[in-house]
Amino acid sequence: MAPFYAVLFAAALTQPTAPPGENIALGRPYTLSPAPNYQHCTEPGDAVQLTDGEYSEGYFWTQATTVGWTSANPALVTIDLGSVQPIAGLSFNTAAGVAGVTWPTQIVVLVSDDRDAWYDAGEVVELSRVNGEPPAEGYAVHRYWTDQLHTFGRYVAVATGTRGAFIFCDEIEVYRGPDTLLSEARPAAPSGDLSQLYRLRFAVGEYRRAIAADAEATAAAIAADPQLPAGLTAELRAALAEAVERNTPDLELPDRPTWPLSPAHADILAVRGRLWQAQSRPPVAVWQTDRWAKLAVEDQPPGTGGLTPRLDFVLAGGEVRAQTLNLTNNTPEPIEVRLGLDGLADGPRPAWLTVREAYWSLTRNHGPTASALPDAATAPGGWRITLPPGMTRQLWLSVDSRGLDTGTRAGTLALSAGRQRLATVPLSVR
Ligand SMILES: [Ca+2]
Repeated sequence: MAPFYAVLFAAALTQPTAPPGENIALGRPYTLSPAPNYQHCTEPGDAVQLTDGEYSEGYFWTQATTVGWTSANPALVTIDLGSVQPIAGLSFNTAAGVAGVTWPTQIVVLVSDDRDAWYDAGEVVELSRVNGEPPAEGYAVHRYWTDQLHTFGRYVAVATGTRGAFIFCDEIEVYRGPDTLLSEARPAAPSGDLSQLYRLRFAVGEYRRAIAADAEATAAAIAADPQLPAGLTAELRAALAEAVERNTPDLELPDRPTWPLSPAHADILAVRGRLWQAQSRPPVAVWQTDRWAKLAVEDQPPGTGGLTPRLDFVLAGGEVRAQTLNLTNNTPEPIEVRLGLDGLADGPRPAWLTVREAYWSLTRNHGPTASALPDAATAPGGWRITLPPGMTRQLWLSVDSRGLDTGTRAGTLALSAGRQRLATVPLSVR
């Protein structure tokens, strides 16, 4: 086999420099779900081209030798290895980068001995990172590959997900591993429902990716601050690395799909809180943007030119109007903030005012979005909210004029943490 691989892997970039093992998918039958449907490469040969050992030449998605899907998410290829085999790796050759064709977000591998009980075996986009990533921009052919699978099975299902509309592939290789893999432990609970299992895997992968993005942004923020004492920089980096290490690929969805998503994620955000604290920011920044302006988890008030927070509600009869405030926790600890109105005859928590917290949650195409809006908890003298460290949370305050008589009300919204007054925000309703 060696000469074959030598030629194959010399032929293109981003390939394994040495074959991780014999390609036991070569020439094996497979099924496709859904059926390929990209008009410029779909033809009867799709039934064998993914395991024929041939790689497309020329512009990837117009070649008959390529298999392509439009609007398949995921594209599922299930290869029959013929018998239970030890599996050490897999490669998936694809192209993207122009014409609205984006790189796969996940290539989930599942194995089965009987095509009934399926087991999670790994996710190749993530595992392939150490072998190089596709270019950030421009057309390229890229081979995702790993030799880090530790599994076995007769059937190998490869579920490829994308945020875009297209998925292309011209060859999948499965690498045989040592026979010792045949006695590898498998996840305790197999899934009899293949699609349920890969959908769980995709969801978990999206959460892990979001957590990793917060870690990367935090690492970049640490690196971008030359004023930090060297000892603190090292300490923050070590704490971050430790938390990232715990961002493990367990097949578990978070209890609550909002920031922070996991204990490891909370620790990553706490590192960011420590960084912000070291940058002499106030423990809690209370600030305001246009309420429809896009806000990010890590946003801070602008240094200059920011709004001075105030809450002015101008309502017609029978109307509800909302204003927002942003609260940023610049410490490594959660902070309980209390809110209440001062100077109004209606008391500190009038029925016409509702306070809601915008929770960051994950959306499929747009990353973290402040969308869940639960009512803030009430407390004596107003409301209370808990700000997780190292992030910004938006509050939505809405006034319902149906409980109001005409005329103008004016007072202030007081925000405090413990005995410390954080901000006093003018509030008027008319
Ligand atoms: Ca092929």
